[in-house]
Formats: sequence, structure tokens, C-alpha cells
Amino acid sequence: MRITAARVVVSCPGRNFVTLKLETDEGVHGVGDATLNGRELAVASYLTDHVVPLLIGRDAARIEDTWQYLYQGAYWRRGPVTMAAIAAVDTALWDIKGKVAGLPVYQLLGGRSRDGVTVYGHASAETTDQLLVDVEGFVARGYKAVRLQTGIPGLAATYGVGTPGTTYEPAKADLPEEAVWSTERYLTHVPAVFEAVRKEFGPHLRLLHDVHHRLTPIEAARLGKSLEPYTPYWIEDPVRAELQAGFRLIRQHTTTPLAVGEVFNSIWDCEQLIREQLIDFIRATVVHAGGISHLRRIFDLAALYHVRSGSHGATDLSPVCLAAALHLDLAIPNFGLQEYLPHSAETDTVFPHSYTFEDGYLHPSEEPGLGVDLDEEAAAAYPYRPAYLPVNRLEDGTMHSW
Ligand code: EZ4
Ligand code: CO
Repeated sequence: MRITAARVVVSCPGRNFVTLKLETDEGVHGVGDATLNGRELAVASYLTDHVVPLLIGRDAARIEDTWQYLYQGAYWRRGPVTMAAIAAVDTALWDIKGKVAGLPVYQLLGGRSRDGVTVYGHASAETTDQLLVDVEGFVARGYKAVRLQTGIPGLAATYGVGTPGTTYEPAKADLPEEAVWSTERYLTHVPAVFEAVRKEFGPHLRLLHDVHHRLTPIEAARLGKSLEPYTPYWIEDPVRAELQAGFRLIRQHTTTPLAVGEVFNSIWDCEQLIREQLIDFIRATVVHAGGISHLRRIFDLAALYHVRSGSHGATDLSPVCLAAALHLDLAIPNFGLQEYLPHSAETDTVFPHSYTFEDGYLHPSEEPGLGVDLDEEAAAAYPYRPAYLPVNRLEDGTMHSW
């Protein structure tokens, strides 16, 4: 079975997505997500100009060989643009293989290891009182785990705080917004938020928090220690992770579990973190870490070192990525938790899908392949719009890390 056509579709049904659609001479097609928030067109060009010409005529059954061909053949290894492009090809080929076999992709990955995929949602609000109301809504819908984010008193805007009842979307149209950050105000505030939520909801609801790379290792250690009485399920991205050895310092001081990796694009970004058992959950995703094939490799390495999966699942990961993630989540032995933020109605129109949410669990469909598609006609009604994630500065104007 040969690949006969490959199209890159950039669309903005509420937010931007880059999607690859592969067609074959046997009439079977597959889809893959290639969205890189704020840098979408770079991946679209990488695919259209440098990958699509290499795919035409290739055997669609050769998933691993195609992965190695694109990864090793480029000479310039790794990087978010390259790996998102490879991910899209890999995901689309798994979709095709499932359809050819007449099986959902999770069956090709070894079959189910659990009944459903436990997910967490984002509870967020400006104040702690409002947050309690939002958490209550998640509990009522059956969620077993919620991420807690609030505004920080004294700061005008805080990244990752959405408006309850709306679709989560931190990227804003036009140029990047600038926000002011204060580590001191933040570290003072967060433990009180956790205390209030624990008191109201008891010991069994899993509570998470995303630090968005804002702290140094010793500051992160202090945060972890201060949250220990409220037993967080994890704190995420406590520091940026280019320096993997930096996590040793956090580990020396706190038993609060650590989750890292939504910006990672290869196994080499987390090899030391995993091998030295410096983290508890690896948050790499299908679209940003080289597709189903490479993410499975990361999860297999993690399994050897008691590290579980905790894949990123924000709204900039398209329904195609989410569907692929669910098949992998269902099959691997060391699944931990999956992030889940429902997409907007426009996004759902462009990406018809058959995964379902029930009582805190997501279920991939039993359809052959991934169980998700791209409606190209619907996508054409939503042209690309430039949008960027915000940047942060300290109170004195210094640029501050993600
Ligand atoms: O910043 O998806 O855990 N979720 C997050 C998200 C990410 C965005 C980046 O594109 O941190 O808000
Ligand atoms: Co995050």
C-alpha cells in the first residue's frame, strides 16, 4: 500500500491547528496532529516543503522505518518543529494501520491494560472562593483529579487561569501579551489555596498544580515542602528542565511528586530525569514528542524507573492528538493520568471524533484506527490567525522564564 497524497491543513476553528492527512492507493487515509502553539506555520512549511515530497510513493505499512528515515535522514535531529512534523506522519500511519487491520490502535499496541483513561480537568478562578465552586463542578461531573490554579493577589494576570465555563485558551491573537510575575507573592499564596480545597473536598480527590517553569530548584523545593500537608498528586513543571540535574536539588527536599515534560520533544530531553528517578510523571505528548512510536519508547524507558505517564492535553493539542494519546494511555502498563480539556464546538466540528467522557474517564472509540478525522471542508471556513502565548516579566521588568 503506497502513500499517494499528503496534505497539510492549517485551520483556526477557535484556535490554530496544523493537521496532516495521508492518502493511499487503497483508498484508506490517516490523520496526524502537527500543531505547535504560536509557531504553527514553521511546522506546516517543514511538512509541505521538506517531508511531503519524501512520502509520496512510500509503503504506508512501514511505520518504524518511516520514523527512522525522517529522524535520521534529516541529519538535524530533534527540536520541536522537526519532531512535531515526524509525529504527524507517525500518527497518520498508525491510523492507517488500524483501519487496514480493522482494529482500534490500542489493540495494535498490545490491547487494553485498564478499563478507561483517568483524566484531570482544570479548576481555575481568580479567587479561592470561586475556585471551590469550580472544583465542585468537576467533582459533580465525576472527575477524580483536578488541577488548581488561581490568580495571585497583587498580580494583574496569572498564566493558566481560565474563565470557568469557557474553553481554555492561553494563546491570544496578534502579538504576545506581557504579564508581571512575582515568585514571592506566588509562594505565599499557593499553600493557602491547597489548604482550602483539601479542607472542603477531603483526602481522596487528586489535586494537581502547574508551576509553568517559573521557579528555581530551591524555590521549587520550598513549594513542594509547603504543599506536603495537602498531599498534591503532582506539581508540574516546577522549574524549566533544560538542566535535568537541577531536579536533584528539588528531590533532596520534598516528597511532593513531580511531573515534567509537556515541552519535551525527544527521549533525550528526559533520559536523565527518568534514569535518576528525579521525576514521577512524564508529561510528553504524541504531537510534540515524535508521535505514538517515539512516545511509547519514552514511556517504556519510564516504566523501568517507576515513572508513570501524565500526558499533556491542553486545547492546543488537537482532537487527533488526544485520540492518539488515549490509545497509548489505554495500552501502556505505566499509565498515570491524562490531562483533558474539552475543545470548542468549532474545533469538534472540524475534527469529528468518537472518544467519550464518562464519570472521570475517557474512552477511545472501538472504531478501526484512531477514531478521529479531519473535515477538510469545515476546516476551510476557519483560516489561520496569528496568536501567541504571553511572556512574563518580573516586577522590575526583567524577562522571566516559562
Ligand atoms: O502552557 O498548552 O499543562 N498545561 C499547560 C498549557 C500549556 C499550553 C502551551 O501550548 O501548561 O497551558
Ligand atoms: Co503545563
